[in-house]
Amino acid sequence: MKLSRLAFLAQAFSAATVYSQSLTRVIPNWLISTGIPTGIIPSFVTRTQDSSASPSVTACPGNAPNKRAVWCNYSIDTDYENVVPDTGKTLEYWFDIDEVTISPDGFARPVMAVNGTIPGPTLYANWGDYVVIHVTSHLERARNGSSIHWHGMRQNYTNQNDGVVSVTQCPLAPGQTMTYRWRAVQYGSSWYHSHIGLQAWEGVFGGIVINGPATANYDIDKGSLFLNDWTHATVDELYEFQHQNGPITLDNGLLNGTNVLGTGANSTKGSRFTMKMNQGTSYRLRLVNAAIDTHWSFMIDNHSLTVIAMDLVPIKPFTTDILRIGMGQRYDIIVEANQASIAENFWIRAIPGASCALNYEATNIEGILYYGSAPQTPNTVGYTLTSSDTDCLDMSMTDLVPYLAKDVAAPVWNKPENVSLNHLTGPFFWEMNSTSMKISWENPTLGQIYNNKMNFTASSGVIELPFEDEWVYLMIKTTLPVTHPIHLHGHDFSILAQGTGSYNGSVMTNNPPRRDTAMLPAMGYLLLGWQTNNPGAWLMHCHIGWHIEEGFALQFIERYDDIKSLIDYNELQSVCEPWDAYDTSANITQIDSGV
Ligand SMILES: [Cu+2]
Repeated sequence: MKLSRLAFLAQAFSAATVYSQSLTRVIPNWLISTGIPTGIIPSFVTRTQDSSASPSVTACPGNAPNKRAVWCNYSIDTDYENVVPDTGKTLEYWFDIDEVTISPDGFARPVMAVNGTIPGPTLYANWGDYVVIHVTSHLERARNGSSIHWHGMRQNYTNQNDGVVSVTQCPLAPGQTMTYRWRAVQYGSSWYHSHIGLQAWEGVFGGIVINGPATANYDIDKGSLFLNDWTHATVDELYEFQHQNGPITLDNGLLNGTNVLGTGANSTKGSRFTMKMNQGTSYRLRLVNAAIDTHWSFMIDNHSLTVIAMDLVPIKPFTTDILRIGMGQRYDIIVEANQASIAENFWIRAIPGASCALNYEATNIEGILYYGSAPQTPNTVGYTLTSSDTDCLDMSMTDLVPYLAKDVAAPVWNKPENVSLNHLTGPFFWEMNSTSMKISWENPTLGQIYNNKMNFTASSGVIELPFEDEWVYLMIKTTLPVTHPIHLHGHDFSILAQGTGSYNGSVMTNNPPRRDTAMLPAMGYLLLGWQTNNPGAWLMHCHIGWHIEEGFALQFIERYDDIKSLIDYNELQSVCEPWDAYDTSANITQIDSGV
């Protein structure tokens, strides 16, 4: 059923209970950055998983530790692509994007953050709830535009709330507020992040937890567990060097925004992530890879991981000792705390993929799982990495079986795209569809569509998909020895083929893995398919921060004729007009891809 924007708003606000969850700004005045930091200040965001996981949204009664498949009158067997619970609830959040100085690993640096913390506050909702988020930018000093993208959220007929500058909105000017509205039509784990320049990796991100049923039972939900790489210079400062010279070595990594710097006697700075578990209890962790350029292998010494969801898609549970997670991906895992007889403390390890990530602290991005009353330094030994781990590959397609089986039909549109790198005449530019994206902040695609523009420049990276509810296939290939996490907005895609070397022509159509981010292997191929059931301008891009800046992106204009009626032009202009004025007065120059 088509749902116009007006109908959506009417549905969202008529008779809906508005829960006011004012996330008041928590930035102490003394932490507001007034210049380049000169010394080490204590981090105020050091915390454990326990304190960040206090859902403010009550789960459906009946979704008990031994009945996680149940969800009110629905269940894990409900086809969420066609049925969404009518909760009658709208949750309202207030996000403030600020410049602050913090020291997540003991080294103080200026960052940008949502409500003053890294990660920002977790956005909780129940499956079927409407969510309204008022985002205000306070980036006057940095003179940055801003936006928030709700990664993985389908934005079903709500494309304008996708938060991508140059595509669905203009940048939000400092001092301005923009309100995003969408419905949680799926459930599981995701995250939100800025979608302009490298701002997400300056710290503008946080978790999204949509409560719903699950494919396996567990006792306690520990909430989001973010895996980040980290630098001591800002990523904006590093971009020019990276752009001219290629990959740089990162300084450190963070687990939920905290880690130490240096090992042994040198590890006097920062603090480790710690997580208390009780023997005999099972815990759900929601892993998110929010790194700018690191593929992680995640493990907990002596413990096995039961994987129950990939991105926002529940899967048939499988167990593994090592879980590989690419940038932008999420995995929900259950950890059985059953090793107290072996030791009281175990290392939790996030290990950068050796062939695709450089990090000075590669063997020190670790937290502590402890059974005792307080964490101690563990002396446990990690699992042995395989070549798939060091080569930054996805988990095996045969392990990633969606619980709700969906087969894939033959396509009406089927196109190959080669990924290449253009740096013959200076800085690096990534190309896909034989073009490197370059679109402008002040002229978003949705505004152009509203004004009936039909022709787009080559560097807009536009691919038109005029088909209604048909399957389209996209083959992405590369001959270069670099892996890329490919992310599509507005859809879960099906992974029809994925591998290294030459493609043998096979297409997996029988319930293939379904998710929103998948790895293109080095010197390999990735065949994706999705159905054109969501009109809008949807970005597809590499989730390596440097690469999207260097133009590695396409935009699909899905069902052009159905988009205009979904656009609230006044709302679009309410962000664009202040941006235009700010852009002119502050004399802003855009040097990147625009997304
Ligand atoms: Cu890339």
